[in-house]
Amino acid sequence: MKFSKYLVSSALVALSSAHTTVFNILVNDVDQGTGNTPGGYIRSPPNNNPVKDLTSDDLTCNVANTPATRTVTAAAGDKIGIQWHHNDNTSSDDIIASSHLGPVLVYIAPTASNGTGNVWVKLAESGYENGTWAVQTLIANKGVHSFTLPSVLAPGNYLIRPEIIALHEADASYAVNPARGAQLYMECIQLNVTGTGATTLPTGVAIPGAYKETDPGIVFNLYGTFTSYTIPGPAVWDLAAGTSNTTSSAPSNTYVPAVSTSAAPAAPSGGASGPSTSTVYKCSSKTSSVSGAAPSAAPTAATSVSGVSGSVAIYSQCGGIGYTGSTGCVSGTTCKVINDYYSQCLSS
Ligand SMILES: [Cu+2]
Repeated sequence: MKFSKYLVSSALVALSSAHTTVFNILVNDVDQGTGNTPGGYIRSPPNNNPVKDLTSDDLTCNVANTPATRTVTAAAGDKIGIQWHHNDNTSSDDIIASSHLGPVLVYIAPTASNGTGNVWVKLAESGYENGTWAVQTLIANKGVHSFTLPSVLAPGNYLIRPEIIALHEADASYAVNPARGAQLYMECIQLNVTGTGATTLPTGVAIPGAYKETDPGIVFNLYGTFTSYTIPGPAVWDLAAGTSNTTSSAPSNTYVPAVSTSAAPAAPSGGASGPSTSTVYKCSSKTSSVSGAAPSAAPTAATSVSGVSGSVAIYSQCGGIGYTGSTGCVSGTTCKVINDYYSQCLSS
């Protein structure tokens, strides 16, 4: 049976890099229980790796777009909280690596569409405002991103598709360099909307299809100078209540993870220096192993540069707690500490 395989891989997720998935949702602040395990209500992938290919069907609801067992009920107008986690559904979980800055979005489509066609309507989005990224706010909110179901929405079964677009390797597009590119995290939550609304969803966008490798919000240099960020995809539906997660009490640009940094966030119990804890985040492709084997050594660039002091490309990782790869940056760049867990080759 399908689920046994799922359980095995699910159990190993904790050993993978500091990516993220949705574990449960809250309706009017009431936890609806774990939704990403067999018997749950989330079409959840077997691990927390991102999708990077913008043309892949995996972008719709991630790699496992098969109906989940249950459906959560909520009324139009209700507040929905999406609970993201890195490793486990505990308050000490670090949610997502603090390097994974980018926007947080929510889409909706009729369940009957299975996500196929021009069916996706954007309900909420948060990007970069007042020097704060939505992901920083998400971490500060312990992984909960909240939005309001439009009060006019007609009853029915819907797929809610929350999404995080992590930009830490998005200076190059995936199409140009598959070793890099924006990392998209998403899945689909089965929701039965009740109430007296009478408005069906307008025509939406196709996913895949809504994002292009040329979108300024997909190829974006997080380490350059910028004052704004353009969230990719369509505008938020004008009848949607919009986001409720932008906050004036957000942490500053120099955000420090809420969790103690005395232990590597990604570390399973058993020490912070063993091979299974070897990286807090080495974000490459979703083909990376989750079995606990050390990820391949250095996230070096796809092309090596000759006659330079090192081989680690600009914007690639060159150090940090648990990092075991090369620390030599290519000529013209220097390994600079971004935080305890991540040093990066930047222009010297
Ligand atoms: Cu990641």
